Amino acid sequence: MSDLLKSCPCITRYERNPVLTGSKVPYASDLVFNAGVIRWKGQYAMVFRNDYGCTQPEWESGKRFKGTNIGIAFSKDGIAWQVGEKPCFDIRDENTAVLFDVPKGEIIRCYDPRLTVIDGEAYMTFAVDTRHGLRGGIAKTKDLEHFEVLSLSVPDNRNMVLFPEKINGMYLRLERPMPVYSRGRDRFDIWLSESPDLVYWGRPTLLAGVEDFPYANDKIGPGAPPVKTKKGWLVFTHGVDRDDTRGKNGWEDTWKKRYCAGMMLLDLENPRKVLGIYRQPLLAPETDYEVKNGFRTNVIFPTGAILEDDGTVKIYYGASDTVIALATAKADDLADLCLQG
Ligand code: BMA
Repeated sequence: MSDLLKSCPCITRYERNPVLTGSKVPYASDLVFNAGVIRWKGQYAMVFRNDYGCTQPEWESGKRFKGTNIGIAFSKDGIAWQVGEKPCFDIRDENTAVLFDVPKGEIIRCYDPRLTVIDGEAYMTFAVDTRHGLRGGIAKTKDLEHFEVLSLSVPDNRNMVLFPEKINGMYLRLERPMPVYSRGRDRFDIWLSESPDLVYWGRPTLLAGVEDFPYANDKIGPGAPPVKTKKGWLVFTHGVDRDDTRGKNGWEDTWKKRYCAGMMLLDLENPRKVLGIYRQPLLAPETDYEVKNGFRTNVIFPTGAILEDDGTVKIYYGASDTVIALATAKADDLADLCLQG
């Protein structure tokens, strides 16, 4: 696979990226990345993955992180962020009502949160590592402080985003199950399923396979919750290519993968219908904070998107699993690129 992937000329990185780093967090924090973002009560709200307890010299000498939790931040403009005094969510916390069927000690950590507002209420999806596999969680919150966990998927399925509205009375989610045994190696795709209540999920449809994204040969996954545009639901994705000749990259001696941001467009009324897939990366790792500096380099992991009134989309992404960065593009241009393929 070519090493010369370029970002789409239609997208602009914020010139003062990153917009959030661990140094801005008033509690233990080393890596801050993969953030869900919504508009909330006249501001922007962000939840982000926070890995703590291991500095760069320590991770380089083989030490591991003490833990992961989810932090919260607020902003007036979506660019300058003020981080809350304490993490907002750790699924292992005694005060978090975890579903009745999860035995004590089963859950290891949760991470990669995404936020969606549906009918004025906020929901968070997140990944959960457990002793029996990787699960996808959905929680509801009224205040972004207290979260009620509504459901956890069966393993392995940890990458989920919710549509911001019900369609034909059903909640919809994009998800990325991880079928290793049947496919011999990583070949992970994007599916859509529906639910009457965010607890029971069914009617899965395969939306796109990794083979539909020519720059990916390993896996694709939903990135940010779908954004409603005039031309369709704009879905930001990640796409991973693996090259076994790659060597030292970030902390690992052999990190063989590269994560790019991509996109596709779904029909507004029937999102099971794919209107178009942009066949090239929307964002490929290029800047120092994406390629050189970081815990795990060559990773662009989009997890949040906000459509502004002037038609600009703000796209938030984790860069090098270390910081949160922002890029912008016109929704119309992005939808057209998907339709052109
Ligand atoms: C994925 C998840 C993300 C991470 C990405 C790149 O599998 O673990 O949290 O950003 O890998 O390391």
